[in-house]
Amino acid sequence: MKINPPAASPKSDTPAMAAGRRASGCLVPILADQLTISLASLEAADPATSVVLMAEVQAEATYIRHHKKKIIFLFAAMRHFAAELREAGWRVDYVALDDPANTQTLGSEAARALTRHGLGHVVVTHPGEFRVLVDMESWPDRFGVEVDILPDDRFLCLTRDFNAWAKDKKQLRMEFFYRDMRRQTGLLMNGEEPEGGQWNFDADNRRPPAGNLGVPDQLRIEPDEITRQVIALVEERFADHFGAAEPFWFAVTAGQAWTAFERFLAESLPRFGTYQDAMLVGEGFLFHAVIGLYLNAGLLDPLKVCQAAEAEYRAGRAPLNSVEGFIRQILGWREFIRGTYWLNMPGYEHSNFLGAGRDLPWFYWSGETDMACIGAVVRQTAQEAYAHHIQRLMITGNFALIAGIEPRQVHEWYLAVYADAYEWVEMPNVLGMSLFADGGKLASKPYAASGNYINRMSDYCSRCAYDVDMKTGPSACPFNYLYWDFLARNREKLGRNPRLATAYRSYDKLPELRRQAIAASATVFLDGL
Ligand code: FAD
Ligand code: DLZ
Ligand code: SF4
Repeated sequence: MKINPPAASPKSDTPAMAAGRRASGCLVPILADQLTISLASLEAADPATSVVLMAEVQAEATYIRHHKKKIIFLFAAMRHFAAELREAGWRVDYVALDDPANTQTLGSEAARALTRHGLGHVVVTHPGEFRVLVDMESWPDRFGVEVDILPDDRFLCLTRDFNAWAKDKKQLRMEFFYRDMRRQTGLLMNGEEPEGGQWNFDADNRRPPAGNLGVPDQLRIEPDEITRQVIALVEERFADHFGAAEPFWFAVTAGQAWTAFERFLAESLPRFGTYQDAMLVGEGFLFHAVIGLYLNAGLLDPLKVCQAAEAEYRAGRAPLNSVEGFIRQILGWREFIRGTYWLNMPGYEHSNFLGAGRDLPWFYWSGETDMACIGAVVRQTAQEAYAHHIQRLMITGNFALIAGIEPRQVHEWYLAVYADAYEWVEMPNVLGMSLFADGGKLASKPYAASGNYINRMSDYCSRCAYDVDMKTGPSACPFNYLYWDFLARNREKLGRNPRLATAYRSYDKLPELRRQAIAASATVFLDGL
């Protein structure tokens, strides 16, 4: 038995589709992050003769011990999507977690369903994680069936197009990819020119928080009976996983997710850009969209989301710096990150350019630390399975980078704790952007910063046991001396990076006594972790 090679267009990838027909008599497994009615595999299969398989399995919930809210979100959204598929005329075989016959892995559930329904052909959409792809590629031999793995055309740049773009380029940089994507989609374009005469308005997007910002509330969806059953199941079966199960207020259908997104468009998008990098205690969401979990599970379509944001700008309801900034995250970063993942897998997961080897401190799970910034982000993460980009990058990520925490452990933490985390998006963000563990494949320099940056962009430091103005000693903000110590420790690997030249020059100008005090403070702190 064989895996059919992909054809030129995703919608013509099965032999039947290439001949203008839908494939008949197939099993169509739908994974938890494939909850899209126009999914390639659903469009490729004949609903009259095919069976959709959806399975809640222990192996996927525990290979990384996901946050309770993430599991609730996925199982509840899966159950609602199964109902939607049935209404649309599909025959859906849904295996619940507590079904006594459930064998608790995706592969063995596919095998059981093939036998149960007497089918010999699987049509599936490309999964978002390499290990799942490897498993699916073994199905022809293991189960004696034909398997078509169709490209996931919910992304705006197909993997093969990204690979073609990346080919022969010495360095891959998001900015150039993003410009090509703007031209290709026509988003925020004025003929051949970028709207507003500039591709990127990031310089306008770094305002610190000041005064009462009047942050809008999130739309909180009341769980229905289906979701309440899932909450009870997860509370019972995954009681020892990280995070709070309730209150649970995420959208679990495409319709609800769109309503939540419309609330963002009306209430937050106008200030999204300006305060994109700001952080405030008790305001975890600020003006962010909180849609990563919906986009990644397939409940929202990235192109429609970008078009709706552009319409706000064209109607004069949102400024260009906000709308461009928002579209860049989705059209630029999200697609670029995914391309980077598949371009570098397998192997990317072992990245450790800086040779960092310290264990992840326990306070990443408990939030119990005197560092107010980390405590606030970890507690918010435990409560909401959410932190915004700068919290992930410049607080927990920055600390892990400058403290030299082992990349694999940091990656596993991020994959577990955020409701929007899947390997394709989490891994390059963590290993590439945050930890520089890939040696610069994704980012041109490490995002290392001292307490000064955190103090400028947040209100954390005014509530901290450490003093952000002190540079060394037991009362000094640990980010201050760890920042310099990180540069000193990694000079061999980073010393020639042109974007760090100013930082190294500043370090070299420090008096010798000061450099000794930095090293001593860092040693004491890191030994105490
Ligand atoms: P907004 O700030 O409102 O942005 C809108 C959308 O843009 C997001 O929903 C997301 O789809 C997209 N986006 C923005 N930045 C990125 C980015 N760097 N990569 C990919 N998409 C982006 N994003 C995930 O979806 N899953 C992850 O597991 C994840 N892990 C991260 C780990 C680290 C260390 C860092 C620095 C970033 C990570 N991100 C991840 C990117 C980003 O932080 C989240 O997408 C964002 O915080 C989600 O919240 P939001 O929907 O409110 O986003
Ligand atoms: C993350 C997750 C969880 C918690 N549970 C399931 C599940 O029970 N069934 C399923 O099909 N997928 C689950 N997933 C998502 C997978 O682990 C994996 O991340 C994606 O399917 C990759 O595309
Ligand atoms: Fe974080 Fe340092 Fe500020 Fe404390 S003083 S909140 S440790 S940056």
